[in-house]
Amino acid sequence: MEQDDRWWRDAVIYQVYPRSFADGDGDGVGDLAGLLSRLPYIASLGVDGIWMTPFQPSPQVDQGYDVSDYCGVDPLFGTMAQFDDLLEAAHALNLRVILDVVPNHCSSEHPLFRSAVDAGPGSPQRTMFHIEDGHEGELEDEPPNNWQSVFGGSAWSRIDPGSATDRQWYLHLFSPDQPDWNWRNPAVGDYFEDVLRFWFDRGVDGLRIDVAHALFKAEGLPDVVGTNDVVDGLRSNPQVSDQEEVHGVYRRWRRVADSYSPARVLVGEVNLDPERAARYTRADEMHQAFAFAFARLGWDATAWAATGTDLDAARRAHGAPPTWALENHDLVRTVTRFGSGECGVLRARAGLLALLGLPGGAYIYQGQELNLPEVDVPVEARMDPMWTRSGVSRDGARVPLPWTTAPGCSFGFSATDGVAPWLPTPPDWGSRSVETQERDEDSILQLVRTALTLRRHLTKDGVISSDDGGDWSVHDGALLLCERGRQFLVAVAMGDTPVPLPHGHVVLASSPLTVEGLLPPDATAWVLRS
Ligand code: TEU
Repeated sequence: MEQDDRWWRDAVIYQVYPRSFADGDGDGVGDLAGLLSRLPYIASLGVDGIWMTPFQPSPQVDQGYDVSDYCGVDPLFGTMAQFDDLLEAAHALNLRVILDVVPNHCSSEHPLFRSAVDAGPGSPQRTMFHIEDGHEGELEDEPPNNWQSVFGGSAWSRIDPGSATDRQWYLHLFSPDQPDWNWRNPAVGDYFEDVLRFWFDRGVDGLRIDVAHALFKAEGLPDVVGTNDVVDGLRSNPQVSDQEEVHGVYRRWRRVADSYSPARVLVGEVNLDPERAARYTRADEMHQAFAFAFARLGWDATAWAATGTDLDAARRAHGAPPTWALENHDLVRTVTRFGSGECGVLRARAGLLALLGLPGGAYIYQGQELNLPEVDVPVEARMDPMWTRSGVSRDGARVPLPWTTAPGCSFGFSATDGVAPWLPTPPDWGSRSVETQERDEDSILQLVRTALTLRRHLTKDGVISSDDGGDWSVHDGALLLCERGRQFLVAVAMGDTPVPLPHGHVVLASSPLTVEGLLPPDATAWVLRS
């Protein structure tokens, strides 16, 4: 592993959703053994590392984002010894390993929440969480305030709905199985510093911080005034989103991360607009914050240029390069989001090639390199708690990966035949599998490999650099350009007709260029200028 503390600035990281990646023990759920066996595949893509979503002990109500033990491995996924082996094997392949930490909430089965429940009203244990008296109503008590849960309904539940003596409520910005920690209690900060050190001491290279902008709630927990619908996560609730005090958490975490050699890295799920999100990446806070404003976009040249320009302005103001992503386990797959039929396929491919050419770090979500579409998971098979509470299902982006053309073992996902995967795989999944795409030199899988090899060479030759900015523009309403440095640009044709490319040499394109100098619709080109 290179000892370079700036490696993250232009790193490409592959997001692994372990339960859907590879099932090593044949129980239908992906696990650490499966991931270990497939690490060489990830390395073959040419990425710099992996981010693993939670595999810690959990009742799995929110697929692991309801953590009951921050410093363990859920037996569903394997053992701590297997994790250590995985870390060693990843490092041997020159892959960094970033884990998810979920500091906004835990599982209602977490021992500290259980002891808060048991200790009763007025106890110090209850101050670890937001546990409050309700308002007295005519028929029954009402919750302490009007906040809504991201997963639907009130963000408050009674600690013990049947009790006449314990009439307190607890806050859960997500499901009732996920009580929010009270970050105004310093003991919570101390607890999480120990969690960070536990994983950093084991050798993990960084942490992705879940719902990073929402840990602190406004003093006194005031009502939301005006519109109180939860639109697109928590951004619409100013009482929980982006409270100034939260920055103190990341300054403390940065000091912890910097005390290791090599320094560990922090990447935040900061679902805010570019200017606000970039404040989390000031020099003494996190290293990266996902560019959510970009991840939310459709196929629209003007919108890409406007957001790209905002992100570049935020970079100039705060110093850290943007961190690009178009997919993750919460978002609709780009093949489906960018259009229907063949045009969605071409656009997702073009979108991924564009992403890998932009200045800054980039994250690829497992299956994005196969151009997997969103799956319409049968209603009875949906597992997402958001589905039952608000009618939105994120399951369609979480279907197990197809490795082979063999339907028996869920297309190579499970080590054994005849096991039902935790989410059903569609019948045509084999045609999109790694095996199929390995044999096709024009597949998106091969395009990703070529792009990442080229990206490395261009960086080594000094053509592109992690210090580059991006100069965004739209031409004729359809050609999007992002010029980085003086020698390199990314061009994306986002209209209905072919568009003339700027002068230069096309070093890679997502579709064949049949007419010289023209970029066909729904295609991306990387252009070198002499
Ligand atoms: O997501 C935070 C979050 O706000 C999302 O729930 C998002 O608003 C939603 O998916 C709508 O697209 C993180 C995790 O990535 C997600 O999987 C968890 O469910 C959530 O936190 C709670 O831990």
